[in-house]
Amino acid sequence: MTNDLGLTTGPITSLFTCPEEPEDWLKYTLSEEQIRRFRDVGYLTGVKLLNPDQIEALKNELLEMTAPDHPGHEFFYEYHSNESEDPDTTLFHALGAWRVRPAFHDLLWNPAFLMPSYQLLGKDFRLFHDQLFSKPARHGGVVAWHQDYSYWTWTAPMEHLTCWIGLDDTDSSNGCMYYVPGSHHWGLLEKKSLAGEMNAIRKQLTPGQLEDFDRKIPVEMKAGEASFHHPLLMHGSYENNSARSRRATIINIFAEGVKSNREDDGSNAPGADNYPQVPKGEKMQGTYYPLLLEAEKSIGRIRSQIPTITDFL
Ligand SMILES: O=C(O)CCC(=O)C(=O)O
Repeated sequence: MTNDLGLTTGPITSLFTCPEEPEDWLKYTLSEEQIRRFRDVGYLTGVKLLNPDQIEALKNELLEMTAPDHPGHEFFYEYHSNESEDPDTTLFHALGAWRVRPAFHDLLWNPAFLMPSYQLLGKDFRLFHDQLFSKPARHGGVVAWHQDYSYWTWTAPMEHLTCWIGLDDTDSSNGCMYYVPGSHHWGLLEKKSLAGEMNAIRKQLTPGQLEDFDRKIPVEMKAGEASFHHPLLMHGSYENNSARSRRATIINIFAEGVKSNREDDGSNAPGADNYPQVPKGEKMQGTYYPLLLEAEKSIGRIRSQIPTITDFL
């Protein structure tokens, strides 16, 4: 029997240090140059988020949670031991780990994640959900090219941000993420099957977008580093045919004030039946969409010293 950790707002372990004074947040800030780069290309890579002990704690909990009968399994919003549509590959994908294990719960209050997120969104924000993606060595499956917001139109307006955190060193040999720089300016495209045909989205791209597409870049990072991306940024990841695993966790957030756009019958939110539901038109909030950062409370007196994306729009 495991308790629902989602009932607790704020850290429950001492794995991450919570700043006490506004000034304690300064060491986690992004530079103006990093924020401008995110604005222009739609992503930022190589932000250090975890130390070796934190990586180890998360990897151990991830291992426990990959056994489908683990205690707490019932709290996951989605759980796919293998989501891959290719019978020769495996892609473990699950959403909701923060309610199941303490290190994943407390990761949400990691200041090294909170501060850059605040700067790149420019607003107070809440947790939408987290995700686990694990590609085993030698037969890890793909995540097809997609834009995150194509799965999230049951929430609006689009004021979302994704933080991807590697638990292994990642490069193109073990199925790292790829980004298409500037694709966040393309507008919203149709949703494709997440673990289906890698290039399905290409069929609906214009010649100009296809040219951009060919400038895709691999996001090669060390374990414990994170990348942040815009909700319309085109991204995906290829197979892991290497001898190393490729494990990652993702935190998806939205700005305070985002509302539910979910039809009562769930018709515009396929696969999202187990997510905590908020009636259409009402603010996304409540125990399971906790407010992760309130700038006035955390950094009040030094707020004007901290650049955010709103300074550069
Ligand atoms: O980890 C992956 O390969 C895919 C992650 C992803 O789609 C995301 O972070 O939005």
